[in-house]
Amino acid sequence: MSKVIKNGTIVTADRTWKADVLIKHDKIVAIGPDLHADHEIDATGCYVMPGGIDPHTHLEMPFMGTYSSDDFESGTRAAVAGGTTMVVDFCLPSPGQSLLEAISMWDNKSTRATCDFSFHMAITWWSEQVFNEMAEVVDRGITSFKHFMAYKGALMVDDDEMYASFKRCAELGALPLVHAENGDVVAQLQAKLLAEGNTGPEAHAYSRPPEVEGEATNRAIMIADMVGAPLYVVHTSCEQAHEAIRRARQKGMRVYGEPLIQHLVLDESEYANPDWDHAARRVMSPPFRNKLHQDSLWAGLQAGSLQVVATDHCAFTTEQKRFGVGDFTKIPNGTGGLEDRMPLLWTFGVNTGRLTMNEFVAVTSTNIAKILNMYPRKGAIVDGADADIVVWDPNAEKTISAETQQSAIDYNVFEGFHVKGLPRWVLSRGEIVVEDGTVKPRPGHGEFVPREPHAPVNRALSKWKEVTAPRKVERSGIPASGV
Ligand code: DUC
Ligand code: ZN
Ligand code: ZN
Ligand code: ZN
Repeated sequence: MSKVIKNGTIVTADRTWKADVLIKHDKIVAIGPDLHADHEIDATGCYVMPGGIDPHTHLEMPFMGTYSSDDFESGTRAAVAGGTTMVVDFCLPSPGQSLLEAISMWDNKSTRATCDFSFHMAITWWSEQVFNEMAEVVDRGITSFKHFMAYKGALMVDDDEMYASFKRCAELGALPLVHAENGDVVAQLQAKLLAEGNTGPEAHAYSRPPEVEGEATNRAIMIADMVGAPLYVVHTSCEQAHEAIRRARQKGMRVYGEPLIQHLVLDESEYANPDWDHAARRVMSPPFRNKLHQDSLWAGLQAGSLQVVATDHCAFTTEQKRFGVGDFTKIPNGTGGLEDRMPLLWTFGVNTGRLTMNEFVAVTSTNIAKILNMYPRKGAIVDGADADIVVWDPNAEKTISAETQQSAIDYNVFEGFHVKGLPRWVLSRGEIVVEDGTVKPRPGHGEFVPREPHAPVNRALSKWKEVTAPRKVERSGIPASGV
């Protein structure tokens, strides 16, 4: 079955031009003037762009004693509703669990995805088993490894473990990722704030100041440089972290930074709201920052020192957030954003003149497809690419509201934001999943996208070496990481 998207203006990361796009089954097969097919989509007045890729989601993730409330079915429905046609989720072994077993769990979770997906593997503990399994993980097409420098006593890896794992990544041609916050200092600040009677959600932000992020970002960059690994810093939220990334790139290091749409448009005043639920719903790590940090992130996207806009989509209901009444450290960390990332970035980026349309495509899709080594199958409008396409109506408007969202939570942190620029049609590997603005979920259509290593693999160099202070991890048998 063939389809053609007619009369639109194609916008990619490189250029903008008028042409039709012909699709056969799941692929783009021709681009040019006056193409015809059985099924025609009229894109008059619209932009035809590569579907968005959100490289940072946590769907149905065991975290802080519960599970994030969007699973792959509702999460990918929300994604396509907002023009995102691929998510990269974090496969999260509980400390002590085999990485391969964790992959099986994530394979099972993801069977009802509407759009394509891939995984990053989190390194939540360190041992000879983990070291060995990392090679197998790469063979299975998961070529990026996440390290939490925060969440002490739970997911956090120490520097010796991070050094060893980054070194292993370099040998496997894989990309290390970091959640960069100094978890030891955060734990100190949390204890101090609680002891002083600061138990509310506003204290969450005080416990994670920009300095803890700047320090950890610098540290991770230096360690990556020492082992010759590239580095991807997730949820870069402040100038201190951005500065570290900028400086490293100027020195020729391959370091990438990923601001979230939340940090670009929401600021720390959200935590001063006297309504406990309002503030708690916005508790995420890193927390929202002030306007100066926001300006820094926007400037980084403009200058190219920051490359990707993601969401860290990790949704919790109000009921789940209330686990933290009386103790802010127990509020599940995370906010949604999958459905709103592209319309918000268009509204506050393209419509304001901060980003060109081509830059919009670069930071929502193409850059990450290249960084994660799946370009041009994803992130491109070229012959042979997957037909993951968004037909974008720059004149469509709406007011964001929980009432109309796809996400499985009872609120939206962007409630009341007015956006102009929305997907009109969305195709996931050639299947229409948004038709004239209406979501047509296709649970089970989405497939796992395996990725090749980024660099030559040199396993001969690899040898297990115990780090100085191996952590004793007992296998708990409880999948919820207990954190
Ligand atoms: N930050 C969050 O807010 N949620 C999930 C994990 C994280 O690092
Ligand atoms: Zn025709
Ligand atoms: Zn994180
Ligand atoms: Zn995350």
